[in-house]
Amino acid sequence: MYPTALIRGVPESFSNALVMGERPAIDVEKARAQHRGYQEMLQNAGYSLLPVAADERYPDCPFVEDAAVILDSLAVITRPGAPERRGETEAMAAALGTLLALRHISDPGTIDGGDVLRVGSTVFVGRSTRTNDAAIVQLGEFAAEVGLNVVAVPVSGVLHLKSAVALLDDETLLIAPDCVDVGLFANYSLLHKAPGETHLASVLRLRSGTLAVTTTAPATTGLLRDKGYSVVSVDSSEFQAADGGLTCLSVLID
Ligand code: CIR
Repeated sequence: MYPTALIRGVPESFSNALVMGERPAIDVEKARAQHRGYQEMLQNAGYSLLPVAADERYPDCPFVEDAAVILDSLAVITRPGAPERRGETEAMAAALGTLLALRHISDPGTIDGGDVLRVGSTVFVGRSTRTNDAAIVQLGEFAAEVGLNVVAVPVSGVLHLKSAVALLDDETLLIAPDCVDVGLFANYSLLHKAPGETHLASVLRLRSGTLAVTTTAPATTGLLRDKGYSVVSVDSSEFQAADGGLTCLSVLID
């Protein structure tokens, strides 16, 4: 069964997904084709898929990362920052409860998994428009149960921490320095996203060490290849149109 990648189908209502700026046209059939490509990429990297059915009531439900955070043996079911997304967690808890012990973020906490970046035994948590201090404290208590510690990171200019910082390997992060205080990541080697690609470059590290990178970030892709990383390019334009990156379409359980 392991490693497992939980993914969730794309509903017809995905064209009404939440967006930060002006609403772009979203082509749902194209999104579904891109999602199939994403699933194949995960399978090629050795993951078994754990599919959760799409739910028309929740246009953003394919962005599964926001609804659950894996902390070793625990699956923390979030309380998403956008009220429209809160109902996404029920089906996620049902699926993850078959594999892991569940914990739940509760009111007044709000947190999106896109704000949670695990690096070794440290769990960086973005304080963003979606994630508040109450949830960061609750997550810290769950993290302590499994020997991890939480570090809060104020985030600006992007939706989530993981829109600004990505894990490349155990010691190296890709970072958008305008969006977070780089001093909080002083223990790591930092590579800067290519200028102009802050909102375009999204990186998902696969268990093989290969990095999946959005096709919309050619300069960052070149930079990563120059540094010796193996990179697979992924077209996720329809998900990017809804402010989603590559990490947000799966919950990976190793
Ligand atoms: C939202 O606004 O919640 C979605 N349209 C995008 C969520 C992207 N999630 C992520 O990057 N973890």
